[in-house]
Amino acid sequence: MMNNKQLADTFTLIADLLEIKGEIIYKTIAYRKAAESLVGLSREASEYWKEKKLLEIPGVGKAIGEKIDELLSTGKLEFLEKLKKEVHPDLAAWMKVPSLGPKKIAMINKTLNITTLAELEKAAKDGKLRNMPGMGAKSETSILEGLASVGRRTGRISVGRAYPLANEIIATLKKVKGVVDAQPAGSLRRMRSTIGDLDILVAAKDSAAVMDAFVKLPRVSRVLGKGETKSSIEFSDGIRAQVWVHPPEKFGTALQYATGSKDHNVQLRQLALDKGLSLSEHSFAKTNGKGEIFCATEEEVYKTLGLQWIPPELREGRDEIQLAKANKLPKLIEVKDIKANLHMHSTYSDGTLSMMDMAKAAIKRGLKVIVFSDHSVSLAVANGLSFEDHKKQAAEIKKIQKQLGDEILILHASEVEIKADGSLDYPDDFLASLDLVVASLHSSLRQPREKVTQRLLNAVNNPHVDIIGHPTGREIPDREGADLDMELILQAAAKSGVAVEINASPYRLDLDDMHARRAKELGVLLSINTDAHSEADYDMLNYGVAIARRAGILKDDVINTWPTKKLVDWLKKRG
Ligand code: DGT
Ligand code: CA
Ligand code: ZN
Repeated sequence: MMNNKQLADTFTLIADLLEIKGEIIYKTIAYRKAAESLVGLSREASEYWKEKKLLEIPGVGKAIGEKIDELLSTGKLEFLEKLKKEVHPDLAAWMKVPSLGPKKIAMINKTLNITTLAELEKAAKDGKLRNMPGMGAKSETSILEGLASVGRRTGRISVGRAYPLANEIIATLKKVKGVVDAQPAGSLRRMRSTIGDLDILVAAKDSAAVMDAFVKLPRVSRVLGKGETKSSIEFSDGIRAQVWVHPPEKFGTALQYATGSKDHNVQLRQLALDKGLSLSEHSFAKTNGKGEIFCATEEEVYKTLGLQWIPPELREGRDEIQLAKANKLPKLIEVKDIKANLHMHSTYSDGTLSMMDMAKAAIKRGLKVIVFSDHSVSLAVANGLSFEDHKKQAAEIKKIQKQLGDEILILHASEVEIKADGSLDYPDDFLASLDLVVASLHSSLRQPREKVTQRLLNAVNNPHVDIIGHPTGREIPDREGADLDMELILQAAAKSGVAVEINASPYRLDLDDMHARRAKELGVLLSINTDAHSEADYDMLNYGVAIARRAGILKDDVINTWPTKKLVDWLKKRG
């Protein structure tokens, strides 16, 4: 028997599909009202139905009442089944994308014959929407941003939450008898900033013991499926995970398949077919029926297709296969290339460790340069620094520097607020006296696009600002960033020479990979920083580097990799 939520979803679906079909809005209003009323109802509609009192439910008239009756007695609705044949039901999900209305949805669907959000995302990324009536390159960007925000609302989690959980699962599975290897796959291995579900690949001859251990993991609330090669579970917090088990001699094809992305796999399979091979998670089968090729490693999979091995972060079905074919894959930046942390905090503002302890922890991690960029005066919630505090901080930095010698260079900086009126929190002459200035937004993020974009442009064009910190202010998964014209900002940054941050905190990852890719195209300098408030935060660097790798960024594009002298000279020149 359908519950209120299911009934409401059905009526919302009807309204969405009718609008996409081109029906005038007032014809859909009754369905939306009924849906709203049903979710707010304190009793189940089925109880009203049993008492033959459906019409007592607010917002339910004769027509809707008959539909509820049909749904509750048959579990189906003839009207909806017919409607679904006219408008593909997958299109309803598009209505949740903020920048898309029913007319545009219908137009894109008709022109490109696509129905899923994934196809829409791909079309926007490939520039296939910009030439349609009423659309442009900007619409593609806003659709992609809209898709990202839909993702946030549909229960995707930060990669920073998914990874530690996956590592725990992997550690447990590795202890199971007969397990040769276990690795993350799916979006996790591709290091997307948000993860839908966790995919884990295990190499073992026999899968039964692995599957048993998997469904018995702590905090599993539901087993969604348990099979010989694949099982799925849900944890009590709603996070889902699936494990795939393959024998070691097939681990290469299996890992490649499970890593995805779907788009990448589709292209790879086509390439295989062109070579007379049918690629599956098990093997390459010769299409003439004369044998099979097994790959124990991914390198062998790509080599069989005449390709360089492609780093997982690039496997999104963009241009990576073309590049690999031409032996032109970029040599992506790596964590070990990062020598400087140019945005971090101490107990002077809201950090948890003293400057000395932060410095020692940095030395332990091989860093050559750190800056203390504690918050500026108006950010009272984070204990922003007065001029007096800065004087004390400068003196203490001098002292620490002396004690630590040339093991590490410590710079005096500030993360200065870009205030609601667009001005910076300290006057220019003070900014000029600091070694480095990070300018960031923390407040009034919801200003109109033009206003908040202009605030950022002011900072980009201030010659004393060296780095724009976490540019959009987004927080994963809950807070959308400011509504910025990022194209304008990145173009201005390319001109002014300011560096733009990829904040490595897995709850920010800001810039995201899409904007970081654009920044690189425009020749903008980038800066990857952990924004560390504690020692553990230093170890979030890999998430920021992953975003850069997904954006095709190289070592030299990122100022944190530069030799100390080059970095110091750059800072001096900027003033
Ligand atoms: P997610 O979980 O939404 O963050 O994204 P993914 O990429 O982890 O996708 P998921 O979990 O649906 O599937 C895991 C991997 O399995 C995916 O990256 C590639 C592979 N895969 C799933 N479905 C298909 C398919 O229909 N065709 C191909 N070629 N591969 C698929
Ligand atoms: Ca997944
Ligand atoms: Zn900060």
